[in-house]
Amino acid sequence: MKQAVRDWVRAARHIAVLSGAGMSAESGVPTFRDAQTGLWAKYRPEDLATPEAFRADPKMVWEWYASRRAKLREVEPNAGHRAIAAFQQRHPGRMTVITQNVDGLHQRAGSAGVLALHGNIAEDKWLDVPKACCDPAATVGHAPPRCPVCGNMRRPGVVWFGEMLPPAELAEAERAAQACELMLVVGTSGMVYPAAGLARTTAGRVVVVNPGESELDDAADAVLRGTAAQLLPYLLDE
Ligand code: BV8
Repeated sequence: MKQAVRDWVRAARHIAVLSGAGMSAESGVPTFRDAQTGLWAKYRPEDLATPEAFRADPKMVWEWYASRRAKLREVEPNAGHRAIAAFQQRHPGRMTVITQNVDGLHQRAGSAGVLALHGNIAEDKWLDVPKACCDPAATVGHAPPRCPVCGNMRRPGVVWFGEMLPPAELAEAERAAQACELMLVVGTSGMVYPAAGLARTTAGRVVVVNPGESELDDAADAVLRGTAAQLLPYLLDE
């Protein structure tokens, strides 16, 4: 089946990649399905990555993100990220990368035009609509930093559960899903919507790349049981 998928890649004028946490597993970034460790061992990510959790305990949620950001400073893109970026460079305009990941590793590998549907963990934004007094360069305190005048808090620049996805990126991702002949769904359990829905509504053939079962296997024209770093260099070597 691997060879057939490689032929599909060669024949496709436009390819969409939809990646999830498994894309970064071989870089050493724990996936969401991986057990949480340390102070957060007793929490599920879905329970921490919400506005309610942050408002209830800003320090604890802020420090969860700080520990993830620290981990990301130690990791590098893997052969899967690099294979995607190299394909884009060899075939400009032929591949759109849509990611659920907030780790920035596709971008660090050199991928262009990455549609980061769930934002970027390296960025902060204001928790509440900023007022004239809210100056990111003049915050006080930490965990989380706050506006010294109105107390507005800084929060990670990611999309939390219950929050809308960035409209422009989502619209662009939906366009790519309709324009592609092939969608490679790499390293995602397919449980989180609306991102996972792209694999169900795409006009292209769907190929799942995942060492384990996923919620999108039933939507796939082919399921390749393997990892991103093992399979993508082979599939994208054109
Ligand atoms: C929204 C940023 C409108 C934060 C994230 C019921 C039905 C449909 C939808 C919902 C529903 N109930 C609630 C919802 C909405 C909700 C949702 O989908 N909930 C789920 C839990 C059911 N969605 C939302 O809230 C979204 N917004 O819908 O807005 C709205 C507005 C108001 C009210 C309602 C709706 C926002 C979702 C975005 C959440 N933010 N991340 C942060 O990072 O802290 S989601 C986060 O979790 C990730 O970004 C990612 O999307 C998801 C984890 O999924 P995966 O990436 O798939 O990772 P996972 O660990 O699950 O799986 C890894 C896979 O890799 C595994 O399959 C494994 O086998 C594989 N793997 C392992 N190693 C490798 C590998 N694969 C390849 N190679 C390897 N080496």
